[in-house]
Amino acid sequence: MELQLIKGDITQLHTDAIVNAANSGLMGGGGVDGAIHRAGGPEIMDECQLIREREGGCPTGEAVITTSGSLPAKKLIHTVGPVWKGGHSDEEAKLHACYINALKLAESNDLQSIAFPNISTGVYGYPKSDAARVAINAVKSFKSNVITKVVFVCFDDANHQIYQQLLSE
Ligand code: AR6
Repeated sequence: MELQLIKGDITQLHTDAIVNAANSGLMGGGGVDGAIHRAGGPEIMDECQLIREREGGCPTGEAVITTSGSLPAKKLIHTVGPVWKGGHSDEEAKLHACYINALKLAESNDLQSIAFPNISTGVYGYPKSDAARVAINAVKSFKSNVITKVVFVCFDDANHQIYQQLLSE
């Protein structure tokens, strides 16, 4: 599995799947979630609403898949990162689960390349270095015969520098 790092806007990626850092109500919001819904159009929210009606949303650490609307990626995987509460509320296990569950969903949908944003490191307040370690460890631990490429997409300089450092170790 090839690991790539890029700095930029995840909505522009042509990977088979891109991942959204959503909330458990799948209601849309700011940050990367807002950017994805704006760029992908209303079809995405329509499917989120169906999932909400059927399953009540998406619990923290889990993942669901929808259309990518008008985005260049084939599919959109929504996962819900933990809100940082000081590190004693199982945040690490939940963040790890986000990456694993998104990868599993990509695999079961035969999606070979997937791009992740830095889940939970925006308004959810997860410390960036810690979150990057969890993300990289989770992806490296995932053995797959389907997924050939994982892209870490960093939007801000701080995350990009952290990933550059960690991926070169
Ligand atoms: N492409 C890639 N990464 C981005 C983009 C983009 N276009 N825009 C922002 N980021 P956040 P969270 C980065 O706050 O902390 C939403 O309102 C950003 O620099 O989007 O998981 C949801 O609805 C940061 O590193 O997500 C939830 O309610 C990273 O994306 C809540 O925020 C994550 O920041 C989720 O909070």
